[in-house]
Amino acid sequence: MTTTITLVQGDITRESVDAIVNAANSSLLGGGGVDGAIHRRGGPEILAECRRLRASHYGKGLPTGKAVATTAGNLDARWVIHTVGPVHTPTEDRSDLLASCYRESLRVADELGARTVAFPAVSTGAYRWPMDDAARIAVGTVRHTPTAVEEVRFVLFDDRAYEAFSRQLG
Ligand code: AR6
Repeated sequence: MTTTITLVQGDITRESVDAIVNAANSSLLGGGGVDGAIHRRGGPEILAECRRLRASHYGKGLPTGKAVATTAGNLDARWVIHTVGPVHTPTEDRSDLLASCYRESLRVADELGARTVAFPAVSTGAYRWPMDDAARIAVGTVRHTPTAVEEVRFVLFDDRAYEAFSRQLG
């Protein structure tokens, strides 16, 4: 089975897919950026399930590079897959943790049976990962991860992100 990679410019909360990936933080309790947008549009069911995860399996929070699914609430999707990207720092190479976000999200998607998955550019906002490098890691990891997901759709918020991902696909 081959996975098709597609690019869209826009707001990920407007996408219709089986699973929407959230660039969350370890608390799973919300934040700004994509995370804020997903909880706003998805409604309180998502946060309620995140709180239950914190009360059960993830008492210390979701570790960086891991992924976990919840309901998608009012979004046009069946699931939200929350993943925690690494904060970028010039003093330590955390690339494998960023790659892990994509691998782990696809693994969770496979467990769920999701066939279409939308990803934001994880870590490129508040976590300051340089866009070109983030795009290289995102596209390279998806290309090299065996999965039954048929379409991986990168949903890029602005021109700069869209162009960086286009260059990697080109
Ligand atoms: N749809 C698609 N992409 C978006 C959207 C949207 N609605 N909104 C922002 N982006 P960020 P991070 C882009 O900061 O860097 C949160 O507070 C944005 O332009 O959302 O992984 C969490 O709770 C950027 O390119 O995530 C964490 O604390 C990309 O999404 C922290 O931020 C990622 O930006 C995670 O930081």
